[in-house]
Amino acid sequence: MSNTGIKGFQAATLGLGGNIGDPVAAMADALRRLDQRHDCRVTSVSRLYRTPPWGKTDQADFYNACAAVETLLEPQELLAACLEIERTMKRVRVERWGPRTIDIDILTFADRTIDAEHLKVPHPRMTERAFVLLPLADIDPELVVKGKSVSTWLGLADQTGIAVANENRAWWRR
Ligand code: A4P
Ligand code: MG
Repeated sequence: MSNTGIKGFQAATLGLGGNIGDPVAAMADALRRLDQRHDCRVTSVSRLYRTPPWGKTDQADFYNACAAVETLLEPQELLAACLEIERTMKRVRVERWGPRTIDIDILTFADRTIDAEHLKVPHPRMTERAFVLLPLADIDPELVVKGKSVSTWLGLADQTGIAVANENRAWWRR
């Protein structure tokens, strides 16, 4: 990093998921919207996965994917940008862990740990969820989160029922 005091791009990872409407179109749209910002670029996207619902299980299967971004935004600003995209896509926010058109979680941000009221990084539940770890391992299996690599966490997670829905990693591009 330079010594001018001007901050450069920082690396973050995002988890995307949805299970109502057309979640794949919504996730692709969200990634393109992020990539179009001057202060955020999408550098890598995982394969697309179809995953059984975690938590509240009496709902439709989800689609999940992860993305790596480089951003000039601070973590809170990146969260605001993601929430704005969610809102724009008319997410129906009714019940916790319930159906949603699109959910964007910040999984990691550089090597930072954040414990603010509205932002916890690394995402508190990511290391136990194969629907996060499988796509994240496509992008960066050696990334260390809470003391273990993503591939190590993945080996400890239950992958039952998860299937690759699209192995073309350009699935989100037009
Ligand atoms: N927030 C705090 N930390 C973060 C972070 N790292 N990234 C706050 C994003 N947001 C963060 O989010 C509520 C608030 O969390 C945000 O406004 C932000 O200030 P929310 O998305 O409304 O809450 P939620 O998603 O209903 O709850 P929660 O616990 O965040 O749910 P998750 O963890 O997002 O899980 N099953 C499958 N197979 N695939 C899925 O994608 N997703 C969920 C939701 C449940 N089951 C699933 C899936
Ligand atoms: Mg969430």
